[in-house]
Amino acid sequence: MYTKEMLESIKKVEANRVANAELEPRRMTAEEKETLLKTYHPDYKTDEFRVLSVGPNKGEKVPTELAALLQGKSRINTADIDLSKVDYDVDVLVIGGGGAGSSAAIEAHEAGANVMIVTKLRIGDANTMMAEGGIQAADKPNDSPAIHYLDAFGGGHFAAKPELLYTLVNEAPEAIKWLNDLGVEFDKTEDGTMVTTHGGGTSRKRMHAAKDYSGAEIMRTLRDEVLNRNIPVVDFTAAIELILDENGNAAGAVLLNMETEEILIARAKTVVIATGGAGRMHYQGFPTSNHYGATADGLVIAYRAGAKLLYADTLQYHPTGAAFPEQIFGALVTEKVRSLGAKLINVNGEAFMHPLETRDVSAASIIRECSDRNNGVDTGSGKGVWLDTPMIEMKGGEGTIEKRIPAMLRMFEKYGIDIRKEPILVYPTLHYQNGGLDITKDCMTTNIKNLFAAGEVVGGIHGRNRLMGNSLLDIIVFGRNAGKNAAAAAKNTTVGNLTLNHVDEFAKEAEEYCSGAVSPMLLPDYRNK
Ligand code: MEZ
Repeated sequence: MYTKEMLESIKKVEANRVANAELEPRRMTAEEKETLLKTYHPDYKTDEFRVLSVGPNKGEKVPTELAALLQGKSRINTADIDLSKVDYDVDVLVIGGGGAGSSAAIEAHEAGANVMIVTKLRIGDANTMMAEGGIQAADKPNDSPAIHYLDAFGGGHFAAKPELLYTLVNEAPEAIKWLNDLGVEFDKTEDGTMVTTHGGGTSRKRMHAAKDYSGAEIMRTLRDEVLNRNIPVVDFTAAIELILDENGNAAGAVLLNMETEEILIARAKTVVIATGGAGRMHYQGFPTSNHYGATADGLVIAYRAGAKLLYADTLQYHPTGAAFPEQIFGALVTEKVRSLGAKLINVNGEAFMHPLETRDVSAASIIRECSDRNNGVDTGSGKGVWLDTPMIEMKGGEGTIEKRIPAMLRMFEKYGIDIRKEPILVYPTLHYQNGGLDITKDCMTTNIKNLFAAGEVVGGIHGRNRLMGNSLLDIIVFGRNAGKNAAAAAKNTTVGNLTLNHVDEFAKEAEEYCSGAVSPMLLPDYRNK
């Protein structure tokens, strides 16, 4: 399966393995990082962005593909929609069935609200399910939320909204306890102590994991909890526009049954948007580690209703997407592989960087190695660098890979690659949107009352770059808070007359800039690709 060039390069990797394993590549200086990012990170490619001409972020740049959707055409003709015929009438409407949406629904239910989840696929079809390496929380004696804060604030280029990051790190230990009590099977030692590891940019070992199925295990537990509580879940049903009331407050959503194409109306006292990320937008042609439904829908419908975005111009490219074989191109190779000791090695067998730099720096460094430095390995469909997985067992002993990262072992085993014996090829993959809806610390959007948001659809928690394991954490912390606060707000809310005027007003303003793209996208279209 390997080409001659790959086999020759593997020989060099093997010849240097012992020396590379012992080597501690130096960390880059702040100046080196800045130059690297500006030259190689995709966020800095100015011609890949477009300035918005309409809406609350008018004058700001976003990825070209996102601009087309934000200024796109609605899926509905408002004149055809009868808002007096309400199909679902609830206190709290949660849009999205991933980790944040499920956590919100559980807490809203706990608070006594009549809550319903709508999701365009099935509950659990979400990026939460795809997260592998772990969830951060400072709950060990040598750690503290303050240290967690400093790591994340620096890693995010000091751009995080302080009050959001403060909430994230301070409520992290309780989030882990909540998940543990619900039944998440975290990795523990025999005496019950949680096993924790480093991630890129962490100064303490605070990554709690369930092998390398952490997100799947968390999602399994949350889904069980939603179903056990009999919280209604309307699946295969997408929210395609938000409904406001005459006072401009969020008051429900226009829904599309993805199977029958029937249009349905949900009225709600409060709405929680938890629609997740945008990897399936394939910004700049990158492959993605994201689930099939990650198409920025929440950003589009909220923007059209008037919600403000924060940092929508910054994306996360996970340094280690699978670059070979082609069948798994872009699939996530968890950062935990590097936490456990594997190093990044170029075509000549050289360890070219510290394996646990922050993600933006690591991705840019790999891109540089594969471009200007010409030290990448030809994969047949592009370039990649080696991630020398056999180093893990040199460091941790035989059986470490099977025990700690069995999903990785299996993913490559299917293609005849034994990661215990052979290195694997990786290249950055589109993984996470750092930006999203601007929220207050109570999870309400900053400019639409009764519209709450949680999870990847939110911007500003992590600043301009997120550390590993802080996303599984934010979906729990902010998902729960959004659910509690939406339930509380619903108690004091009387919904006024429903309206979709904002959809028409936005369309009028956007007319001359509209690319013709119909949005939200809902599902990626791979035909003819
Ligand atoms: O936080 C993440 O994105 C994560 C845990 C990914 C990973 O590398 O496993």
